Amino acid sequence: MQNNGFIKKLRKLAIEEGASVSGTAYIKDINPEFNLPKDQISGLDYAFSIGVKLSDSILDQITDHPTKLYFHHYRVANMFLDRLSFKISLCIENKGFKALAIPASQIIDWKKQSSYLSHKKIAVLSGLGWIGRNNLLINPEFGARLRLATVLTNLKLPEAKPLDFGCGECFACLSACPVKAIKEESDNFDHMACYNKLDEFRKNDFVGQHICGICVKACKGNPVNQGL
Ligand code: B12
Ligand code: SF4
Ligand code: SF4
Repeated sequence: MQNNGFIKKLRKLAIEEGASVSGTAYIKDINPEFNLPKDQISGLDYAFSIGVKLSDSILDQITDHPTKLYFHHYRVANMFLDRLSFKISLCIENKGFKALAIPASQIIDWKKQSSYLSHKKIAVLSGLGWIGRNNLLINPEFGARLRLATVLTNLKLPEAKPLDFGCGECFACLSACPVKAIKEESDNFDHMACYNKLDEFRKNDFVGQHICGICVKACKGNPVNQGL
């Protein structure tokens, strides 16, 4: 593959700058799902996916509602990811290619509660993990304790193989969820029950934002998948 050395350099940069994981994917097949003007993403057929691990000390303080410390951490992690994806996009542009950094967490359609694209789906295609029973991207090493971001580009990047892993016999997050939104079959995740609980958290003014953190804390990955 052309630009092999440059791509290696980009991945090294991501990790040196503090990303916990990075991966690449061919995403042309899913770009009709993106909430971005078609002419602006024409040719941006590859994605660079990054994830940063959240702090165990902060997550471990969460019991039955999000804490103010978690809220701050959530914002810092988003800012960190946005700065890093900006840096990666600049490196790609400096090399003469196009790059578009997608914000870690910006809702653009409030009715549909959606953003430009799904970081989780791109992370799955980039081989970073699978969609778990808790509806989150689960990485074998870090579980759900990862926040994600994406850079779209026309630089031809290697196509990763999605991981052949899953939750298996782990059900740790099911009993943790206060509204039982998480089911045995990940397809049956109850989005409305989860959203209503996050709305309650927001209104009760624990943090003033739709966040929770309980099923993020509950999932440390699946030890079976790590060969432990
Ligand atoms: C809006 C939003 C919300 C909304 C509702 C989201 C929704 N529509 O479902 C609310 C406020 C409720 C919410 C809640 C939470 N969120 Co939120 N949210 C977002 C945001 C900003 C946009 C999501 C979006 O556009 N969804 C649209 C739908 C269509 O996409 P999707 O939900 O990602 O679903 C796709 C995948 O699941 C995929 N998929 C499902 N199964 C499979 C299987 C395979 C094989 C493949 C390939 C794909 C696939 O297909 C779906 C459709 O395309 C994203 C950031 C982003 N841009 O991705 C963060 C994001 C999804 N949220 C995140 C988190 C952590 C949370 C919370 C834990 C809150 C918190 N921080 O404490 C809860 C978790 C609830 C849960 N268990 O799912 C993280 C997830 C990280 C991870 N490890 O997975 C994200 C990625 C933010 C980030 N930068 O890391 N969120
Ligand atoms: S974010 Fe909270 S309410 Fe939603 S599924 Fe996870 S634990 Fe349940
Ligand atoms: S806690 Fe277990 S069941 Fe839940 S998402 Fe993580 S690995 Fe899957």
